[in-house]
Amino acid sequence: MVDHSELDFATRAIHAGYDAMTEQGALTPPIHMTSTFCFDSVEQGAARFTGEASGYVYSRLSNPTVAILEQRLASLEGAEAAVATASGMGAISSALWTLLSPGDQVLADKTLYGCTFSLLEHGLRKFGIEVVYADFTQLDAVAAAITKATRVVYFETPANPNMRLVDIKALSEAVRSRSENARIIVDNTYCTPALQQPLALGADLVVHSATKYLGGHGDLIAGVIAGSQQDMDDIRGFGLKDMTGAVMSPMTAFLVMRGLKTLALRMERHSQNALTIARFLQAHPAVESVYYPGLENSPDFALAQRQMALPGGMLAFELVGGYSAGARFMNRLSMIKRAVSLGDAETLCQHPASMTHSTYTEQERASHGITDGLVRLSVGLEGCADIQADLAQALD
Ligand code: 7XF
Repeated sequence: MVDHSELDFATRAIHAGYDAMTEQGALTPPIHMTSTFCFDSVEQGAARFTGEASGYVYSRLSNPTVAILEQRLASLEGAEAAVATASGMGAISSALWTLLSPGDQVLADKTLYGCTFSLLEHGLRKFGIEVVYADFTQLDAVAAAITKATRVVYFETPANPNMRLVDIKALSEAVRSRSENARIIVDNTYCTPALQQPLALGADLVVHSATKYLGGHGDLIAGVIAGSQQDMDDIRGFGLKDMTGAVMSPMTAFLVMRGLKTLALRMERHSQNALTIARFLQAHPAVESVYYPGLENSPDFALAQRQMALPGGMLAFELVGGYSAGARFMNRLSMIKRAVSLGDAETLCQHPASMTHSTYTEQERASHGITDGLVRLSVGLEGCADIQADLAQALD
């Protein structure tokens, strides 16, 4: 097979991990819809179970179609290996349940996607894991919160839903100087490896909701974990195989690979449209504030320039008049869809406090920086003038 490691990102998103000549010349990887794999002999089966012989056994462990996607994603994230999962939550829970034991501590940023917060707050705590939050934009606060028990340091950047950025390199250095045991995990869903490479900046693992930009077409639920070969072997062999069973279907792997072929192109257009829309919103008198790291007056602008190739397709804003103004605005949208999820071709608008972040109590939202008036927009791939016109008529 061609060595893809030196090729451009866009090339690897199309070719990495697959040699058509191993599949009768098929240009696109075949979908191996099989639960199990046959053995030549009882001895061969036994050797595959012990790991002495390579080869497929059962699709909860690995599958040829899913394996191509995993190699492709590892290449894109600059990781030794990757594990594909049934959903983003399947990725996060499989990783955390593998890496953590009762008595360990997870240190997490104060702004997290609602179900990730719920997994930590209700899922992990229930099994005796200590969960501590800090404001990850304050490195002193992170350093002060690390103890001997800290095993996982977890954050999103940009954070869902309020777009706060965390400096991955500076944070990784601060964590390393205080702990040899902690794994730094970054949820890279908002950026994808096309815009941000957390492992090159010092993180140990990356997790994704591949439901979003990686799939890119709003037609599947999927997740990914990427990191060292050892961590991926442990997560595949324990967290995924025995604990969550959140395995990706070969059909889904095929669809994610189809999405990846245009990832680099799509992320450029998402970013270009989002910057235009952010500038439009910022200049509109009905808009109180806009959160988008590509705006020159954003407090995160300099960090975004260092850490992100482009500022991405997600933004959030608050209207003058708070929640009631935001609800009126959302109900008047016409072409733009009222829906959760993000990263699709369609522009999607949602209200975090009552939707994606309703797993937080009102008090928790207040202390975690998720205001009731916040509106979130996933800027799609439609003609930018049409997106802007729909926003304008709803605001007016
Ligand atoms: O299990 P999923 O594939 O839905 O992924 C979970 C997930 C993990 N990390 C981030 C940063 C996410 O945004 C998500 C899913 N978020 C959607 C959203 O914020 O709209 C879920 C709709 S409730």
